[in-house]
Amino acid sequence: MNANISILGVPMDLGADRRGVDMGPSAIRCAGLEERLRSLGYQVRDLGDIAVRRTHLKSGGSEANLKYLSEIVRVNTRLCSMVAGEAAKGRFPLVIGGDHSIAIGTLAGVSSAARRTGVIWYDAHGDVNTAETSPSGNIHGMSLAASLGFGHPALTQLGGHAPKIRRGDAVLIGVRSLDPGERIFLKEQGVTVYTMHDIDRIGIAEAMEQAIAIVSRGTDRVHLSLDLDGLDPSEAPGVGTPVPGGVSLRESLLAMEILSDAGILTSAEFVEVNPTLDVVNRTAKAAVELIASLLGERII
Ligand code: B3U
Ligand code: MN
Ligand code: MN
Repeated sequence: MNANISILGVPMDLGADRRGVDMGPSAIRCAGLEERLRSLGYQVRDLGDIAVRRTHLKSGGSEANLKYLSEIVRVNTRLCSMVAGEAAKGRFPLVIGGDHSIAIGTLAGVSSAARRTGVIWYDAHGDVNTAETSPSGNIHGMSLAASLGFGHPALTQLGGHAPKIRRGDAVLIGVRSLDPGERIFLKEQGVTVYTMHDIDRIGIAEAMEQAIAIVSRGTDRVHLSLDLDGLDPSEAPGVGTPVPGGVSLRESLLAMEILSDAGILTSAEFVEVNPTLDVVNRTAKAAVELIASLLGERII
């Protein structure tokens, strides 16, 4: 694993329905992220937070069903260039959110200098809506679709290249809530999905091994985009759209260890921690535990 980590906070909540996820980066830092990474021997630089403007411009005429599009594009464009800059310096970008709309900027950044980027999308949801299929107009439910080249051009073309990810280089893990249009999209595009049904049947270890084989084949970068709502809400209650029946913290720690052992990961992001819905910072603490396992912490 790369010895140099750059932490980037994105206090974004405009892509989600529930306010408060903008405090996620702060909560994850409070849970001891930087010290934990230092104790693992990493050289860590915390680049602070990207400024997000409070805006009342929910939509703009032709941008119907894309809430806060212009500010989300502005912040993600900034995130894209910062992530690309850190990656170009040979550092490992670790992005902390914020709602999942920030994956658009992160993936734009890491893929900008890559030949091919693989992504593991760990989430209760598919995040493959477009303005046409979204029941909410919330852009955090559209970020994987945008990265695969589907949706509004301001999102798909962000950073100047599209798509960021080929449909065969993305794998979803932990899925248990899809909108009708998302189900059609995933089937039509042939994206590999490990639902909770699959995880219960084959186990998280096998699901991760298979996912790793898919995202690393032919790619030169691999990104983990982990939405804390992928975990079961009993262990990660501080999320805006909890869905029962999720991956346990124990299984998720194993998933991170397996991904770490594969030695393929070049960037990661942890999103959707909402401290206003949390129980004594439990979800941010879970995020830090997952990050430590992902970056090599072991019991012995
Ligand atoms: N699929 C729904 C709900 C949702 C997506 N991502 C989250 N919630 N966190 C939507 O609004 O697109
Ligand atoms: Mn998500
Ligand atoms: Mn989700």
